[in-house]
Amino acid sequence: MNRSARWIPIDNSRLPLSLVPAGLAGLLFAMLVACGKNSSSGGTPPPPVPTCQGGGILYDTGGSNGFGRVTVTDASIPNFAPIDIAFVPGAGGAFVVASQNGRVHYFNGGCTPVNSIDLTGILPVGSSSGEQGLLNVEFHPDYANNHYLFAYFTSVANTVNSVSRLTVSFDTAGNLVLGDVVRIIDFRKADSPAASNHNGGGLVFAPDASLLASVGDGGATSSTAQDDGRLLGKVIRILPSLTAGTGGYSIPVGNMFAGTNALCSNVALSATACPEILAKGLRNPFRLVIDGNIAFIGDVGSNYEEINSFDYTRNTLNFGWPTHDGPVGASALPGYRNPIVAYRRGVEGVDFRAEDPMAVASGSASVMIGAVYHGPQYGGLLEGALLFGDFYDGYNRYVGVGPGADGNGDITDTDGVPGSHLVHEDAITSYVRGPDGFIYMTALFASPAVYRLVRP
Ligand SMILES: [Ca+2]
Ligand SMILES: [Ca+2]
Repeated sequence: MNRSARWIPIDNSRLPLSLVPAGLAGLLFAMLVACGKNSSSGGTPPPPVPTCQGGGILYDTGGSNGFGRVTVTDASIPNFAPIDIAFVPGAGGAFVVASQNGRVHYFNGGCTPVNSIDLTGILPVGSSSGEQGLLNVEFHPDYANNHYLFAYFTSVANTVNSVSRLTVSFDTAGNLVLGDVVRIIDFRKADSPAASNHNGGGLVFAPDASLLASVGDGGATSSTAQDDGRLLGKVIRILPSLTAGTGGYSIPVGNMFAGTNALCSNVALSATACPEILAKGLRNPFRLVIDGNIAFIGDVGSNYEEINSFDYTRNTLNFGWPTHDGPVGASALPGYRNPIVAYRRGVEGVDFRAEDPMAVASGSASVMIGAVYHGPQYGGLLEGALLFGDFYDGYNRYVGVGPGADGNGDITDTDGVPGSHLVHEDAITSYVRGPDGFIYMTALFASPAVYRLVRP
């Protein structure tokens, strides 16, 4: 098995911003992967997933540990910009693909969508360039009874990022049909004019059915991430309204500032600490994953790309941004926790080419994290592993994770060099485990597609 030796030891060096690849920094697309922990299948197995676009398994030119990927969507679907995938609970292998441009495409066993829903006239989804647009969709854990789908998106004017609740159903012809749409929460961006970047975008339901979202620092002012009167630069945890026709949310027990403080939805700066806050100190946490009680955050950094972890039932952690960027030896910040994985953007990624000759020479620049995998589908590999990669260099890998000494998540690879190469694929935006147990990946840009990860 190939082992990536790109774990970055803690040191005090800092890469000047000017060394961040200009083209990459300019694109300002920060992504990670998440996906809720998809339940494993039980009972009747889902139908086989089609093999599209040529029908073969695509392998890397080297160092893939036997992994390959099968393309399960056609190449010429109109308005197809896959940024997330969510399997319809209880519907075999049927899934929806969220397009960054505000479309939701419904697939049920074929290479092309059964139908697609355009949300751009319903949600105020703004530009879909860079870090903007529809960023995440998640079905509610009780979807079988309530038919709710939640969506995280940016706004036309970039003044807020929002989560809305959509009611979806299927008509007699088998088309996905959109019912009512209500706003759950707005993350007010702090400054005027609002920046278009650092919108976060992680969305996942915890085992207690509370909704966790990872929110970016807003792009204009990084200090928001340490400001308890703002929702920016945080992981927030809420109980979204499940009442038909009614939006909003309440605060679950256990948040950092749970109590009588005023809610902060659509509030730029609250006089009291926001009770929605579960963890803080994040820059652009595009993806958020949960495995049991352990949550993982992929935080796209300035000089360092980070994966952070915490037990969502606790409430005291601070991941440091902007006081710290990457791992530090010591911190005066209360509740500070170092990332469990960090690599310097535009530097370490160059070395990945030793294992992945297709990796982009300019290196990595936006960490993506995905599902923590459990199951037999990959011949014993990947059990308990967090899948992650980099949006820009196309180097996708995995690292063993589990509870650390303090109960929060940590790496469990014992050889000191966590991370093994999976496959090469550029512009991965999510990794989600399907009801068949396999990992599915969405990708943007040159070859927008959904892939299934395989290891024959
Ligand atoms: Ca999702
Ligand atoms: Ca950090």
